[in-house]
Amino acid sequence: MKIVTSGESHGKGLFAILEGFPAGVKIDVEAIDRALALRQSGFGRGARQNIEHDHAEILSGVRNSVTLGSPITVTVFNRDYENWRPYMAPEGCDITQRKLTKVRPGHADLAGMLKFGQTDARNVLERASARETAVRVAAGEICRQLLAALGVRIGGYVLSVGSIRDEATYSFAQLAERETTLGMMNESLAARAREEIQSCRREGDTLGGIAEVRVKGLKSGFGSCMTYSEKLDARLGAAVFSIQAVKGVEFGMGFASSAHRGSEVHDEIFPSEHGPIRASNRAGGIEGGMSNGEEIVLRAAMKPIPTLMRGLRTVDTETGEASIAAAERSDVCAILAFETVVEAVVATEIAMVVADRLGGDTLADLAERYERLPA
Ligand code: EPS
Repeated sequence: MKIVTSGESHGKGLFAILEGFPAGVKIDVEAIDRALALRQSGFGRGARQNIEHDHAEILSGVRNSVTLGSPITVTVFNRDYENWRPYMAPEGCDITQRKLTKVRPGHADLAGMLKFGQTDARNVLERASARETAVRVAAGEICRQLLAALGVRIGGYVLSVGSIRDEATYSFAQLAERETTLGMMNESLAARAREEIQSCRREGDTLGGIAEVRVKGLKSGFGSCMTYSEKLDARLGAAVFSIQAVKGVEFGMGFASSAHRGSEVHDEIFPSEHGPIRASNRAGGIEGGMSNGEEIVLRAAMKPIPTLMRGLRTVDTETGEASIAAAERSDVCAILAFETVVEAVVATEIAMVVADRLGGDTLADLAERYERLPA
């Protein structure tokens, strides 16, 4: 199974093609739209989200709400394109307007201009924008629905916003009860986080945070210890790092494990009537690059959004002079959007890992092969 996305933030829309997706999976578009709405929400989101009302349009690969086994094309059209058509149309648009040369530190602007030989960062930022994640959520929800048919579920929550961090631990079942205005589990922490976001908004600054995402019900043996690129943490890590603004990914105890002894980190194994079991999951469900049947637990760190209304020091690439970075319309904090995207990207990668290992042209084939696997 493969996925590719296309589209620019102010172009006609965002597009994803899922190739190799099995036939016979019932697709619930309303569930996809609920995830898209969640991605648009969250305290601290920017004005663009008042323009868009994201909806997944499936253009191929599905008939009467059931997948055909042919490539699925899913699209999230941009309402804002009507305002940008004069500047973004594929043909005959005015490229002298909406030019950006006061490049934003932390964004793709300068590195992208150098790489693609551009004199206008607009030709880079349109693709680099976090708007692209809208269609990754749509594709990820389709993959989530495939995984649900196998009994594999994905959940998550916002663990921290800026320096406000939730140190509690939660069961997978509790994740469904999370506070949604920021995706945190603890309302008093969410209230403090909202205050911090308001303070950033007043000062023209931005904020990031950490999302924790879990995979429950994935059997052992997915990924591989034999080929480093097929290690499950390598594949999930690469997938999550491909999301805009990600600066760190960890599994289980993650970085904290480096400060402890092995006897405090590794999950001892005990005999039981159901075979070997573990009394802890500090490995986060992956050992030796393979799922071990425990919940996969990963955390992703989102850097503060690089578009600051206060502007950071930069260079105007048109003059070579010192300047203050452009203040494109943006968010103050998009941590709930980020958590929604991480869940969708994890669902996509896990679906690809499962399909790659088991094959199967239909859901029935895949489910039958999955059922036969050891726990
Ligand atoms: C976003 C859409 C963008 C930004 C933001 C998130 O829309 P616009 O550029 O028209 O405001 O608001 O993207 C960024 C902050 C960024 O740096 O890429 C979205 O839909 O998530």
